[in-house]
Amino acid sequence: MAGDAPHIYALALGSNRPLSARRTPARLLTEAAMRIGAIGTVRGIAPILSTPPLGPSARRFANGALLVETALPPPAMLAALQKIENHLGRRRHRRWGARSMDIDIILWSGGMWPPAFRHSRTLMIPHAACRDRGFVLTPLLAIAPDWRDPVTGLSIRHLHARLQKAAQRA
Ligand code: A4P
Ligand code: MG
Repeated sequence: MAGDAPHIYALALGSNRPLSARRTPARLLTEAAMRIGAIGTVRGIAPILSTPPLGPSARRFANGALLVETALPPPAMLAALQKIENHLGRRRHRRWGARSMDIDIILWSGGMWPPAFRHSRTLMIPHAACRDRGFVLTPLLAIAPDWRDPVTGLSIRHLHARLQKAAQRA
């Protein structure tokens, strides 16, 4: 059945709020990966990085990335990931506030979502800010260096090198 065709998703994970002394941001990323394994087959896990916060949050982040194969189409995938965020203590109050779990869909094997350049605030793939963020591109480089961004046509490897060059010039 066409609806069962597997898709591949590249996900970015971030956390900078522990839920307890034991459930640190890095540990919460591992818990998220286990839960994501229940909605699809995990095909790649990037090493977890500790990164300085971009934006107003004071605490450092643990950041990671996963490749997941699943039959879920993008809206159902987003809903499933938001459920996992909620299970892992996510509260949505302030944009860019400290969060125990943020899971963003960066790329999927179907190209752009919604198709044909329509705009959607609910779900845009590729994720709008992914090309400018080292904490997204560095983990992805470890698991999907040759995956091409359908908007620019550039690979993750290329986008990462471009961002590094821009950071050196700044
Ligand atoms: N949404 C639209 N497209 C997508 C997508 N591709 N994936 C919508 C996931 N969600 C998508 O997201 C707000 C809404 O975006 C969702 O309800 C969904 O319908 P959110 O996760 O609820 O809110 P947010 O996380 O505050 O916004 P956003 O844009 O995800 O924030 P960012 O851009 O992820 O930034 N510094 C470091 N070092 N590491 C980090 O991980 N993260 C942020 C958050 C800031 N600074 C950081 C880090
Ligand atoms: Mg998010």
